[in-house]
Amino acid sequence: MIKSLLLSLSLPSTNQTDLIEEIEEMHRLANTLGYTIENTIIQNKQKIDSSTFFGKGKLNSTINQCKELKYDTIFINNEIEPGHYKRIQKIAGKKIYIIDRTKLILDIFTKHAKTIESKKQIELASVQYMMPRLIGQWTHLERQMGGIGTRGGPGEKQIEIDRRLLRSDITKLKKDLLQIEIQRKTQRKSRKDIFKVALVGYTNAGKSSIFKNLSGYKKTYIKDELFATLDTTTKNIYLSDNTKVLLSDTVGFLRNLPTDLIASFRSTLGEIRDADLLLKVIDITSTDINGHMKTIDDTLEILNCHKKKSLIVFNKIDKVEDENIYVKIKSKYSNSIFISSLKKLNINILINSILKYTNENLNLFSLKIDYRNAAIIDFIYTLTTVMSRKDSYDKIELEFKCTQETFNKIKKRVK
Ligand SMILES: Nc1nc2c(ncn2[C@@H]2O[C@H](COP(=O)(O)OP(=O)(O)OP(=O)(O)O)[C@@H](O)[C@H]2O)c(=O)[nH]1
Ligand SMILES: [Mg+2]
Repeated sequence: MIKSLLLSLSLPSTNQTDLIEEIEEMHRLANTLGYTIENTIIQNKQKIDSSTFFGKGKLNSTINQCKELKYDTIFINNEIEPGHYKRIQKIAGKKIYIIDRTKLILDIFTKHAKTIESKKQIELASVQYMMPRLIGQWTHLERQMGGIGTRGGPGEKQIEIDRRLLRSDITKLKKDLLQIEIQRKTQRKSRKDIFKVALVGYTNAGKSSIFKNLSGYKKTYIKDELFATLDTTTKNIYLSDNTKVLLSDTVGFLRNLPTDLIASFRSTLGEIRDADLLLKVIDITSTDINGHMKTIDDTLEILNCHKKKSLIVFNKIDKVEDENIYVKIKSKYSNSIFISSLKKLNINILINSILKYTNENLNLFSLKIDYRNAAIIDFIYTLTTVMSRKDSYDKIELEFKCTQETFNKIKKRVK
């Protein structure tokens, strides 16, 4: 682990409990990127310094401390504007990297992106972030990766060249992403009639663990770090012998997730927009359950998905040591489900709760189909849940569950 410092500003309007949560989160984010924060410095100020965000004295003493300790990174808890960032980085010089909250999140996403889609999405968000902050030097990650960083020189002319190159990168990335989104849309269209469930929630709440539990998909990536999942995985699963749904695991949320990042991940997050039911997963051991709930709801609102049907799922109940806390949360959130995906506790309750929603709009239909019309049978098996089948010498009689809309579509095909 690389050692580093953390600097944070506290204003009269700052909520101290939130500040502690944020700082705790910065430690975890830094860990995920391979850093330990050895010292956290909080500056109490009446207002933001218009030039350097922090007071110059505090900034200089922190930079000196960093140099003395031979560290090369200062994390900044707050999100700082490009002008502030440039001035702080200039004071820090070339050997100390300033990484604010947004940049830290972007770097984690860059490190974790696996598919072409997520790589392009994060590249777009990173380039958009970097553009107004160019000061002729590049932070550690770009340096390590080579690439665009290698063409960065110190002069203003070089910065202009870099800006121009970045602008054309943005245009190209947007074009590529649009192409991927079109493909995804076509894919989604073919799944239009199947009931769709999406796992959403704060990062590290256990969404992928639940996904693995329900889908049995062995390759599901589960890890005790923030933003382990960056790509949506969707699987067809049977919740009972008769009920099939599409389940999606998605990228986690975090308070104040950069809006550029959410915008870039539009196509990945499309599975949420498409879902009929959202499972809002909450880590019951979190010290900030209300904050996490709010983050989920705020992010869903940005995605315009806040009105969707949803079910709150508290996960990790095996970790709760104090019975009183458990009882308290249970009485406050009485309509929720309490599970442990690790110890497989109450998974059947979760399944039954989802089933209540899937059955809400479904009716039982039956059709006698002529053998000459056999193609329609495959169609019915794909789009509905078949309850029974009787084969006679010239006909097949199927009983199946689906929505009225799907049934109409099937009937149109039956000649
Ligand atoms: N004790 C306990 N740990 C759990 C449980 N569910 C998940 N975990 C652990 O929590 C960590 C995060 O789990 P994930 O399933 O990767 O969480 P996630 O919500 O998908 O996280 P991101 O993809 O990063 O957003 C892992 O170390 C899991 O083993 C649970 O029920 N109990
Ligand atoms: Mg995950």
